[in-house]
Amino acid sequence: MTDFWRPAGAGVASVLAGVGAAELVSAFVVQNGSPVLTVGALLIDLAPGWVKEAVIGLFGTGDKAFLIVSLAVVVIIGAGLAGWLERVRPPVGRILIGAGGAVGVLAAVTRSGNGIVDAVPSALAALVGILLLGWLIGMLRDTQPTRVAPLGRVSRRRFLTTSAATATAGAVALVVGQAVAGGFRAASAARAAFHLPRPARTAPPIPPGASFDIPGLSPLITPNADFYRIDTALQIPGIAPEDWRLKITGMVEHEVELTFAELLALPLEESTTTLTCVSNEVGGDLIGNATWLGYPIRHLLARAKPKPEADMVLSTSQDGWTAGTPIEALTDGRNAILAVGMNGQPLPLEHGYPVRMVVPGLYGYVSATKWVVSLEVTRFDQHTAYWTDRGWSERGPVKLSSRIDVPASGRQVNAGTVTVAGVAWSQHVGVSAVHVRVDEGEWQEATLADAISPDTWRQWRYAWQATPGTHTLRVRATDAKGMVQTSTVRDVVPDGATGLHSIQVTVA
Ligand SMILES: Nc1nc2c(c(=O)[nH]1)N[C@H]1C(S)=C(S)[C@@H](COP(=O)(O)O)O[C@H]1N2
Ligand SMILES: [Mo]
Repeated sequence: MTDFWRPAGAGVASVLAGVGAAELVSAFVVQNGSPVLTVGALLIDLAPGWVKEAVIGLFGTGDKAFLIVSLAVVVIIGAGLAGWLERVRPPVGRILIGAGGAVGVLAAVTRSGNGIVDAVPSALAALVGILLLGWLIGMLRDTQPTRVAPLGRVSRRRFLTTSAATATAGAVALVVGQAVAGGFRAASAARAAFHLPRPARTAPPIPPGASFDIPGLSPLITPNADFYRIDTALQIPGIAPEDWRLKITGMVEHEVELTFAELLALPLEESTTTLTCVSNEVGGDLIGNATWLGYPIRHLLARAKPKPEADMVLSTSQDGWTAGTPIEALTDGRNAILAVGMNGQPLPLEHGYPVRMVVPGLYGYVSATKWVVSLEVTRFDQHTAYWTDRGWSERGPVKLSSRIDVPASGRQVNAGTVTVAGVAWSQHVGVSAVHVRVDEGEWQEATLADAISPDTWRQWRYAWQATPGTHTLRVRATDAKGMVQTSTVRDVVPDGATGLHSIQVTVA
């Protein structure tokens, strides 16, 4: 037992570094509970009722702290044991660490709503722990006095400093990971406890004919969990709602400041708007349709009284991202809102909780600022925004477009009547017709589902009499002003892709 403490210390240092790395990764990448907290949650779920009651009886509201401290003690003892076992019976120590990681992986994937990525931090913790332990114990083995003595001394010191450095790096990573993820986790908890206020004006009812029941066709309203996500945020900003403020500044007569409570007390309105990304390729899926709850930005701007020479509003998110929106799009009466709700739920954190902008008719990069904290009234010739500084157009009106959802491209179908269906959009203008073309045939008119409003996409369907062979299907939309979607192929840079979506189908 003379050589117990050094290998045990190496075990603790290795596991600390592994857990630290995992906390850091979970803070930046996975953004769900930390691996340690996830194991804690699993233990809470598995503990028999009487244990939970006993713990709550003993520690009251300190029960969670008790759980975490106990867990830490167990992990430290286990890590020390793993270090010692690795010294006397390799590779038992490394196997023990692997087993600990497996518990973490199990805890992560069995949490409801979690996926396989949530297991990454625990797997990483085990991997880092195993590698470091193998390395440190290997170093210790080389310090054996049976070997050349002077060298043993030198490498013993090296072992101690390396172990200490490993433990320190782990502790720093752990603290940084906790600090970074802390805001996110707090915001997540605040969101879970938040109930949306009732709308003062509900969205116009969705006409029953607005939605076709066709398997594979995009649902008229995109569920929040399926809504595309685009942003530059490595770490989703965690904003405590009580700390949220919106400041309206710049070329205004009165600066305006609004708290979250003040925003919620205003008469909120529901509106259904389809949001699209400028990076959406022809046929792409960076588009979604939701019913938003929010407050019209024009009323807030009216309070601030913009100067007549202003032509742009530069919105900034809590993490510094910016968008430049033409002021007329925010004041011309369209449903340009500060949204707090998405499909009856508080905004999901990744979609901008607690407050984002939604502006019908403009691509997201010039309008849909998530985690928005300031609106500066200004001019296009005085300010540029995040993506305009990177080669994208200053103005970003959504382009008329359409997509074939069914049949899926490359699919084999049976000859006879085949339902072809998809969506078409031209936000804030509206879609008036959709045509489908089979190979080099005539353009055939598709049947349009009813429109919710010009601000949303429209479903369409076409009954195709399919004949055996391989065919190309194309779709083309016409907007409410009579403009026909162009077939000219253009890339997404600088202001959105054009061209017609086509698919290949084999008919048997
Ligand atoms: N703060 C912030 N807001 C942002 C962005 C961003 O990078 N940061 N990206 C914008 C872009 S390019 C788009 S297309 C939409 C996407 O919104 P969604 O992720 O809710 O679908 O958000 C916009 N708002
Ligand atoms: Mo975007």
